[in-house]
Order: sequence, then C-alpha cells, then structure tokens
Amino acid sequence: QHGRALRLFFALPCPPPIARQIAAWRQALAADGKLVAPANLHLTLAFLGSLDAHHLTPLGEIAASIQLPAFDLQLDRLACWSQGLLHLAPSQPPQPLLELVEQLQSRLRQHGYQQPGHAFRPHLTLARHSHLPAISPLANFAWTVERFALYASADGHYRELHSWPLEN
Ligand code: 2AM
Repeated sequence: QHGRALRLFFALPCPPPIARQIAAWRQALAADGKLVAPANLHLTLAFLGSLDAHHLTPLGEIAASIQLPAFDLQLDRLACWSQGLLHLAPSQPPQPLLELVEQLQSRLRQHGYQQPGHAFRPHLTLARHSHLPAISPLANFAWTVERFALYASADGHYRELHSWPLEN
C-alpha cells in the first residue's frame, strides 16, 4: 500500500435510506449544476488532501482513539455558497458533532496533518456550480450518527475505507 497517493477525508456517511430521500427531494427542487450522486452524499469532518497510502495506519490510530457518543443530526437548511455549492446544513449544529470535529482536527494537527484555522461549517453538498432554487420545499432530514469514516476519492467517486463507531 506504499507509494500510492490517495485523496483522503474523514466524513459522516449519509445512510442510504436518507440519501434516497434527499435525492428524491432534490429532484423536486430541480437543482441545476453537477449533482452529487446519492451514494456519495456525506458530511465532511476533516479534509486531508492527497497523501501516500502509508498514512492510512496513523490515520486509523487517530480515528480509533476518539471515544465519543452517538448523536442526532438534523439537516434542515438549504443554502448555496457564492462559489455555487448547494448544500444542506444543520441550522443548529449539535454539540457532539462540533466536539467530534474538534477532537479529530486537533489530533490530526498534533500528528502534523495540516488543518484549517477557520471555523468548521458543517454541510452536505448536494450540487456544485449550482444556484439556490427559486422555490424549495422545507428540508428536514435527520439520522442518528453512529459512526464516522475515512474516505478516498477517485474520479468523483468516494470510497469508504474504514469506519469507527460512536458509542450509543
Ligand atoms: P465540499 O463538498 O464542500 O466541496 C471530498 O472532496 C470532500 O472533501 C468534499 O466534502 C469536499 O467538500 C471536501 N473538501 C475538498 N477540498 C477541501 C478543502 N480544501 N478543505 C476542506 N474540505 C475540502
């Protein structure tokens, strides 16, 4: 597994039944731009960029060292950032989500993995190069977050490499 560069990030996977609901709702919005495939819907916790595969072991150790509770996540706000990133976000980011990101990012930093200094803005990207639809039905998608995962992206597809549980 050495000598191979992977584009890596930690994220919360969107459970398939919720991803199907979101995709159906998004279709009703008639969102423009490049849509994220339902199987690729996720909420990024920490982005690592392109790293050699030998980093997978230390990254797995960092993830395994995190012991935090499961929590409910509610995505109830549709928004579009200026660069055309149409997304769903929690209007009230749950404290355990912020705690998870804080612990993950600070441990990554301690191990020399560069992390942004700016505030984390939780979001689940729906489409890129998009616009806010003129009319949008209310959004309210929720699930209990029971695990977080390490992903590798390649050719626009996100592959889950491993996941770690959050305690119930
Ligand atoms: P985005 O959906 O907001 O674009 C895979 O590309 C995942 O990593 C996406 O969730 C993407 O966020 C995120 N990502 C890509 N580049 C990033 C960066 N420089 N900083 C933080 N997250 C990034």
